[in-house]
Amino acid sequence: MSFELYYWDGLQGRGEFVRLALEEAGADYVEVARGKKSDGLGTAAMMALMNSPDEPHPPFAPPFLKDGDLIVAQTANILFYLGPKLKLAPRDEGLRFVANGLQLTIADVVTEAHDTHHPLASGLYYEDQKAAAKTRAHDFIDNRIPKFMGYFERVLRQNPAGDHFLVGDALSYVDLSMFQLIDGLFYAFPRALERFGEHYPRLAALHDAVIERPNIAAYLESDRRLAHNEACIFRHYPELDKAAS
Ligand SMILES: N[C@@H](CCC(=O)N[C@@H](CS)C(=O)NCC(=O)O)C(=O)O
Repeated sequence: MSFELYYWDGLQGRGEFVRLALEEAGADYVEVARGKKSDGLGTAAMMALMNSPDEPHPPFAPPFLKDGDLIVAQTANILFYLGPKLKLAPRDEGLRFVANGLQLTIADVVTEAHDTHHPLASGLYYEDQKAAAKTRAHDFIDNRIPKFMGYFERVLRQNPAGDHFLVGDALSYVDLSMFQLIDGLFYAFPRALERFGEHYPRLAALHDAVIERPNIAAYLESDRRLAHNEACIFRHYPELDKAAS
């Protein structure tokens, strides 16, 4: 049976972290919100499931995954669930928790990237919080990106199994998510990331290695991979970008 991936249509968003794992593994999955109403799919079907009074464990927000009757919510939790099934998690049980810790740290950066354009309230338009967004984005560029990326670079350097993967001796979903995080940051803040490869050579090499994986390369070329846009987490507003100080 196919996995069902539920995420808003029209943007990569947090769904993309799950999508990359499914694509790398060549898994059979259905994008529910992107499907046709006549097939019982679409955004309305996703909302109906979220709001169903009969659902024993309703999810709060997309992304969520349905595997048979089971609904798994929260990006990092979905990947923790899928990782072993897709052979994209460390074999060692302890390292699976290390992978989850790294994934949750990636989720922290994702939330902070979102907060650069929505620093005051998610419910307000960007245009209503532009001044605060500029302050928040510049702090993100000067302080938070270096702190997080310096940490992830050190994780790669200190991996006892070698610096090609963030955890263990083989590709895991965490490496795919790191690709997506770096890709999103490059889109949103191209000036800030101008010297990314100089400062974080191992992360840059990991990013480039993921792009070259055959299934990922095919996915990135396909129409399933939507372009970054300003409805998403990683938004490019030139006025928020600057060279890192
Ligand atoms: N911590 C959750 C966050 C989920 C989330 O914020 N989803 C967004 C789309 S990316 C959403 O639809 N949020 C609705 C809301 O917060 O009201 C995760 O990592 O999956």
